[in-house]
Amino acid sequence: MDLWITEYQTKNLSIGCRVVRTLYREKTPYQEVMVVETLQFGRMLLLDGIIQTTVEDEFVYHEMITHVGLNTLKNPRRVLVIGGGDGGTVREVLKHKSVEKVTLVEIDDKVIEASRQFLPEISCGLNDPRAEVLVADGIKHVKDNKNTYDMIIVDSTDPIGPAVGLFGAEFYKDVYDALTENGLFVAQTESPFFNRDLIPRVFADIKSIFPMARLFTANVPTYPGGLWSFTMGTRKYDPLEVDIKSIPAMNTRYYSPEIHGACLVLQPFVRELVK
Ligand code: AG3
Repeated sequence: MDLWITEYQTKNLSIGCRVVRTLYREKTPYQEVMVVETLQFGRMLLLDGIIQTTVEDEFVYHEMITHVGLNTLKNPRRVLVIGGGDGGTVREVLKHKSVEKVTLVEIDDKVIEASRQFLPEISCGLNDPRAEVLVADGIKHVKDNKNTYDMIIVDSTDPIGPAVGLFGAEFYKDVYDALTENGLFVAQTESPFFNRDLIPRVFADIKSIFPMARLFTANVPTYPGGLWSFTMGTRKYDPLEVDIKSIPAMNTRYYSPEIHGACLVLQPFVRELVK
């Protein structure tokens, strides 16, 4: 048998992975949730046929969406993760000893269920006593919780379907208000190759709401183009001003103190997008 799964990353580009078996497949009110076993990347979570994460390369995205922000803050205590039902971001947040509580707000309980069942190495943090798991709408949650979180992480799907609202200026205003005085937020903001309209628009929106916006990148082989972007809006601290010598050693495989500095140095074609 020759089974393959294909994601159409753009109208004219696809990624294909050989599949050994399907472990989970369920239509929910929001999307189709699927976990398959691939030969190249191990187990893979897909939502509506779009690759969210794989056991082999998840560390890049989850470390980078978490540690650049948390190591920019001084003693962050409360963290909110919106989306991210696979738990990978929560697992990384929990590596920070100062964090007392991390709240995950995922809209689709089946993403959590599938990940708990079939992606234990990613979802393990969800069982930690410091983790709170809510099945709810993240947009509403930030509206209802003012001045609460030191860091907010928007670990969303692509800006289509249920996630559209998570890329809008209205939402970023509510995120600003849900943060504590010196807080910051980081969102995944897609591919600098293929999302050349989205990245400048989001960056400009965040810059108009926060005193400071920063973009950084990382290499995720299963995402379109392989190079991925993250955007930070910060109320006080600048990730570029962090003394990297003061970053504690952290059991990470992509992020390091040197990468903290390096990831914020933008390739000229990416810098063009946000100048
Ligand atoms: N969030 C999905 C990032 C977007 C991937 N896009 C794509 N493959 N077309 C990842 C969730 C991991 N916690």
